[in-house]
Amino acid sequence: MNPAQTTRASKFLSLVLRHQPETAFLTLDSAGWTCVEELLRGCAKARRPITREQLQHIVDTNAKKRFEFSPDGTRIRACQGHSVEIDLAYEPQVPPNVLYHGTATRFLDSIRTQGLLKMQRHHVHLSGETKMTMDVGARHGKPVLLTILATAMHDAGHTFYRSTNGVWLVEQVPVKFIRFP
Ligand code: HQG
Repeated sequence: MNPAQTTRASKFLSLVLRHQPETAFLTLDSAGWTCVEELLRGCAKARRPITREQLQHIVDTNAKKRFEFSPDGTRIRACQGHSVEIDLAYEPQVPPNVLYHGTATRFLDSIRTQGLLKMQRHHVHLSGETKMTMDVGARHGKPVLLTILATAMHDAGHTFYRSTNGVWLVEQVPVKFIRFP
């Protein structure tokens, strides 16, 4: 697979494992897992064939580690980013002092009044580092970095989860915990 084919296959996996498992004739269990063999068969049936080796390559090299195998290697899931109703069963975690959220300047007025909302996703996504976070914001327009007072928010009773690929997840971020640039 060349890099472009790998990206295309990875996007198809995101679609199947996060949003529309039926596209590859699959169902996900309550924690988002599906059987690797069934996934390979389903992808072939959906005319997006992929080998076990290619799948392994995508899981290993995906820049954001979007997918993970179960410890025995028989099942696979997306680590976060779902729109289908599942419970990833992450344990609550104590966040670092501050976290970051990348967004676009055009959303700022709304965020200043409503805080950060999860929109179409299951959680608001926060990050411990700034570079990737600016890239996330740039997907929506002129990027801007918001600083989230995570410890203060945690102390106020908000629950933080951390996905296997290091994304911090919260239900929402009230305005008072956001520092605007
Ligand atoms: C914004 C990608 C107006 C929010 C990335 C964001 C990330 C508001 C957009 C992951 C708002 C939602 C998540 C409010 C939030 N008013 N706009 N009150 N509250 N927003 O794509 O964080 O490629 O759902 O700032 O790398 O951009 O999927 O979330 O701009 O990790 O693996 O509404 O998606 O990862 O956009 O991205 P998204 P996001 P993957």
